[in-house]
Amino acid sequence: MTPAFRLAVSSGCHGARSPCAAYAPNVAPASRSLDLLAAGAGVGAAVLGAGLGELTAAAVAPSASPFAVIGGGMIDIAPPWGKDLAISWFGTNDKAALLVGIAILLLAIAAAAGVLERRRPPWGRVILGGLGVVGVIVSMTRADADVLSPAPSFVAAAVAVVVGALLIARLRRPDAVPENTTGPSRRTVLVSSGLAVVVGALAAVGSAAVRGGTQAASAVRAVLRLPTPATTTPVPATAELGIDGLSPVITPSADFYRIDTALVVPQVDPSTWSLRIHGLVEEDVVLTWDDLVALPQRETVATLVCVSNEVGGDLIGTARWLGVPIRDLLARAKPTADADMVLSHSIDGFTASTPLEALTDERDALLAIGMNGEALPVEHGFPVRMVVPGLYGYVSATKWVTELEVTRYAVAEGYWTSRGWSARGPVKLASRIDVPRAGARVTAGSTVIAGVAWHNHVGVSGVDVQIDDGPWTPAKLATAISADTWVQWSVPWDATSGTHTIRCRATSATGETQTPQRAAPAPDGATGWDELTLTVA
Ligand SMILES: Nc1nc2c(c(=O)[nH]1)N[C@H]1C(S)=C(S)[C@@H](COP(=O)(O)O)O[C@H]1N2
Ligand SMILES: [Mo]
Repeated sequence: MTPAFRLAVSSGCHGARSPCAAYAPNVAPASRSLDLLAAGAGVGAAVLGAGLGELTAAAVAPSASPFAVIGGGMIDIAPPWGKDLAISWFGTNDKAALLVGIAILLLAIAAAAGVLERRRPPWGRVILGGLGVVGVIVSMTRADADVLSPAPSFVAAAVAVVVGALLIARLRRPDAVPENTTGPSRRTVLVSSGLAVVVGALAAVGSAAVRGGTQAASAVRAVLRLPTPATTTPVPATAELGIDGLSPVITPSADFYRIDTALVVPQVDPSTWSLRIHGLVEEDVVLTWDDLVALPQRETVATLVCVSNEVGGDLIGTARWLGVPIRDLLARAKPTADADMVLSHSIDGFTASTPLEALTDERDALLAIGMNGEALPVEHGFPVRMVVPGLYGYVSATKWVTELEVTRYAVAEGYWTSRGWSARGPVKLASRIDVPRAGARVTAGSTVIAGVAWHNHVGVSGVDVQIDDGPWTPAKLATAISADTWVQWSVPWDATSGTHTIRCRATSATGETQTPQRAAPAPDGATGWDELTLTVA
C-alpha cells in the first residue's frame, strides 16, 4: 500500500469518486526547501531531456532539434513588430537571442513543473509532457518535416517526464517530510538532479560535435567546382575609393549580413536538388543541378539589402553572383498571360513574392550558384538561391530555392506579406555614413567623411553632405559598378573642435532626392537621412 493510500483509508475516505481520496492525499505539505529541491529536479529532468533531444536530432533529424522546432514555430507565429524588434535589438544575432530566451523560458517552466509535481502530481508531468506534445506537433508541421522529425521532441519530453516523475516521487517519501532536512531521499534527489544537468549539458555539447561531422552540405560544397562564367561584369578600379573604414565595394562573403527564418541552416545536396517551375505556365519545367551548371553562366554584381535595414543600418552587402538568368528558365515554362507574380519556395517553407516583370525584364535576375567566386556559402542559400536587382531580399532573394510557382498577387502571398509587409518591395533610395564611425575619436584638422549610397537598379547620381546647419556640399562619387550596386562617396572635411552633426542624402539617377521624412522599416522599407553626432577634440 502506498503511503498516500494508507493515509486516505485511515482518514476515513472511501470510493474513487470521493474528493478527499482523489485529491487530498496527493497534496504534499508546504515546504520551501522541498519546493527548491523539486524545482531543481524539474530543471535537471528538462536539461537531460533537452540534451538527449538535441543528440537525437543531430543523429537522425538535423533540422528537427527541439530548440529549432520551438524557435522556428515562434518565428513563424511572431507578430511583424516582434521580428522588427528582434532585428533592431539584436541585429543578425537575433537567432542566438531567441534561443537564449527560449532556454530561459523552458528552465523557468521546468522549475515550476517540478514544484507542481511535488505538490500536486501529476500536474508537473502533464506540463512537461504537454510541452513535448507541442514540440512533436510543431515538428511535424514544419515545411521540411519527414518521418523522423518528431523523434527529437518525443525523446526530450519522454526523458523529462520519466526522470522528473522518478526524482520528485522521492521527495514524497516519508523520509522527505519538511521536518527531516537530512533524509537520504533529499540527498539522492539533489545529487541526481545535478548529475542530470551535467549529462544533459554534455549531450548538448556532443550533439554539436555530431552535427559538425554530418554537415552534409558544407562537405559537398568544399569539393564542388563551379563552372566558369560565359560573361562577367567588370569591377572598375575606381569603384573603390580606398578609404580606411569605408565599406569595401564588394563585401567579403564572411562579412555579408545574414537574415532568414532558418534556425538550423538547411542542408541541401546538389545531387538531389531540383527546381520545379509550375503554376500558370504552359509547360512544367524541372531542372536538376547538372542541368543548371550546364547552362551558360553569367557573373553579375548586385547589392542586396534587407527591408528591415534601419537608416544607417548594416543589413546590406554587395557581392559578385554567378548564375543563370531566371528569365531564360521562365521562357521555357511560358507563363500564361494572366500571371503577374512568381512565388519562390525555399526547401524550409519560406516563400517570396516577386513581380513576374522583374524576373522577365532586362535586369540580371539570377538563379545563383556562386557568390564572390565560390559556391554559395551554406547560410547564404547553398546550392541555389535567387538574386534580383532592385528588390528587397524578402520579396526576391529566396535561399535554398526549390520551386518557382508562377501565380497572381490576387491568389497567393509570400511569407512576410502574410505577416503585414508589403507584397512588392522595390528598394528605396538611401545613403549611409561609414567614416567617421559613431563614437570615433576625431582630432581637429583635415579629415574625410565617407559612405555608401544605393538605389538598386535605378542608380545614384549624387550625394550631398551637410555639417551642422551649413550648406549641402556635393560629395565625390566613386565609379558605380552598375545601377544594381551601391556606390562609395567621400568629402574632405576640415574638422573644427566641438560637437558636430553630419548628415548625408543621396539623389538617384532619375533625379529623386532622399526624403528627410523618417519612416520605420515596416511595411516597405525605412526612409530618412543618416545622421551622426560626434565631438572633435
Ligand atoms: N529560405 C529563405 N530565404 C530567404 C529568407 C528566409 O528567411 N528564408 N530571407 C530573405 C531576406 S528577408 C533577406 S534580406 C535575404 C538575405 O540574404 P542573405 O542572408 O544571403 O544576406 O534573404 C532572403 N531569402
Ligand atoms: Mo530581409
